[in-house]
Amino acid sequence: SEDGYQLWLRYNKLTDAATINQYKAYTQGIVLEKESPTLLLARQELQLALQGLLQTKVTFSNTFQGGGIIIGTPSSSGIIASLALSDKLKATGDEGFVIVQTRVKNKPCIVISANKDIGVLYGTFHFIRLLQTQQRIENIAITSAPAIKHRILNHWDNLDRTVERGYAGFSLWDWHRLPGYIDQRYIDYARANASIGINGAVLTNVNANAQILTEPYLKKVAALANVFRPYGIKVYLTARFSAPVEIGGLSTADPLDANVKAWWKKKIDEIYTYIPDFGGFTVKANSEGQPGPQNYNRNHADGANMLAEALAPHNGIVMWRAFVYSNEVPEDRAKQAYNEFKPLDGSFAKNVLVQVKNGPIDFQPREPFHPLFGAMPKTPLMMEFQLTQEYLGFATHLVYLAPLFKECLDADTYAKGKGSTVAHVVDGSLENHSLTGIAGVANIGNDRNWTGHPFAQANWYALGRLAWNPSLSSETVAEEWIRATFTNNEKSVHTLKDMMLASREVTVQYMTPLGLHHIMGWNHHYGPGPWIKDKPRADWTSVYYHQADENGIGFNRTATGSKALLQYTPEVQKIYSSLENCPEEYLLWYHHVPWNYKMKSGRTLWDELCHRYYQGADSVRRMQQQWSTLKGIVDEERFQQVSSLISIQHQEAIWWRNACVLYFQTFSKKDIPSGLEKPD
Ligand code: GCW
Repeated sequence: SEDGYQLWLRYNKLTDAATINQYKAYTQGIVLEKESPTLLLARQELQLALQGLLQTKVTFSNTFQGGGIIIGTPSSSGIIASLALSDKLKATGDEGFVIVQTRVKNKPCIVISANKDIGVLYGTFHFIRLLQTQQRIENIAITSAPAIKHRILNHWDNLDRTVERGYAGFSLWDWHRLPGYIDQRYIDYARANASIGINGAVLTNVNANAQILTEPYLKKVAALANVFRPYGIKVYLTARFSAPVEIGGLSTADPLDANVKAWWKKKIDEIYTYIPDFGGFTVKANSEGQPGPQNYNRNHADGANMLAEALAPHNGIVMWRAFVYSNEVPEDRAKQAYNEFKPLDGSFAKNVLVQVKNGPIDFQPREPFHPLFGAMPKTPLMMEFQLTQEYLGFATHLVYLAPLFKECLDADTYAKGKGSTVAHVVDGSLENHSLTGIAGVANIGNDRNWTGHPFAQANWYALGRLAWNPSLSSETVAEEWIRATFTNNEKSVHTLKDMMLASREVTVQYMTPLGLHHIMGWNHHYGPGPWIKDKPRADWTSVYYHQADENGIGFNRTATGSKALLQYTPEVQKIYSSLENCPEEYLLWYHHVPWNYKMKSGRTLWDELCHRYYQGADSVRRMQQQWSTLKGIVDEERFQQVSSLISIQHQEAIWWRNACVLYFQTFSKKDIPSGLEKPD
């Protein structure tokens, strides 16, 4: 069935009669005075939604007859121009919108308006969301504009259609049949992104293949860009730093070499002949073996600026990643990005964003926020979250990630005193940057339901909603998604919300409680592997990160250890530096703690660690029970899928628990606390 394919854009008949009647008062017709590709999409979407949700026929008109919904911009609609909306519209910029209930010719109507067509489309999707979630719409007056300018998905998709760390099938991009064949799926993908405000897609893996920059591929990329354009989505590519050598025939890729500069300039000019609104490049350089400016004794700014200079005349941007580490440097990996990038603050060109992962290691179930946030005031820093659950149970475990995103966004860097949150660094308000961005490493593939796990759709959804408005709560986003995706049944909404909101913490408990990190299976990153050692580099082992020994467990990153904590402001250091005060969620991230250490619960560290692992696994059982109450309320197909997945998750939570507890017991040499069943 199509239930999973439809994502949150299901327009099944609403069930509440009073709500339907209220909505019907405004659905006599849709008025669109002047057409454009984007405005036609808005009208079509609105018609689809109204007809589905209300099971009523909706007509179009280009004049106002009385009643209905008027959509457009002041320049495309005489009616909208005549309404006193200009003050409100002024505040909404190029992408925001205003939705009001008003009267035209003394007849009640709803107006969805914006300065630009894309804002009308965003406003339309927002209005539809209100209907899907059964909000009241009388006297509606909404003004909304995105807090972040570039709201982007990063696809780690290879040209052979495999997806690095992708667990939902193969890549959506059918390079072989492009540009001639346009898969309907590209359109559906664009529509889904537009519905949550995502306005950019980096099509290719950051571990880049230079072939994407050759003419045949650029024509294919242009075909995708043509599909995405009316939905407000720009395409971006990853630039392999050694491309001038690999496909350009040059002997060097040194960013300061005149021939190299000229090659990139010509290449970039060529790209714009195919894609006039091409967005720019994401670059992974000098990280995990990728080529970069350091191969030529240049720094990250030299590399980024060379590309930025060639992109600038076309308004393109560079998103230069700060995910760098090297085993040649005898240094705590958590410190390396800061060490390399902080000294470069102020030396990046105006159209460069430095793209920083949320935490200093690598998308772990829990990490502190990255120390670069707040530390590079002169450089726009872009957030990189990971939607694909590389370290969080792939597309098998139910983990709602908004709480993880929010924990990072709401964290206080104290860079300019209290309230200097990561969100305010990223939205540019802290240092007055207008170039801002949030990227999510996509969890999308060609699986029928896009993301493999039906609940993983919520993470895609959350990325879009939080990039538009980082101050939304995880709960609000979950509730919207649940109502649009599954049901408006109040009791079930409550149950689903509870499951989703608990799920991330539950996963932390059965995988990496108390600040543990990077103890998963080797290379594939699925399942427990705290015993991993003897790998090509120390920072690819688990023993490096947990440092368990007979005395205790944890990584001392304070002043007496690796000093990683000293990369943060004194206020932040103060929170974590003492063993006594450090919040327990981060305890083993920052401290090596004796097994007998007394925890807040009164238990010893060893007992507490065991309790957390057991609690995590037990909570999955609870999730299973909660889901079972959805039988008959959600469609049978998704009911069965999720039931099976949660059973696997439960077994694997027990696997994680047993493996970790038994392994760490070889160091603690203590019994499993009484009351907990013995692992086998
Ligand atoms: O999380 C690690 C992954 C790599 C990935 C890298 C990165 C694309 O294990 O697969 O490479 O991060 O973010 O560059």
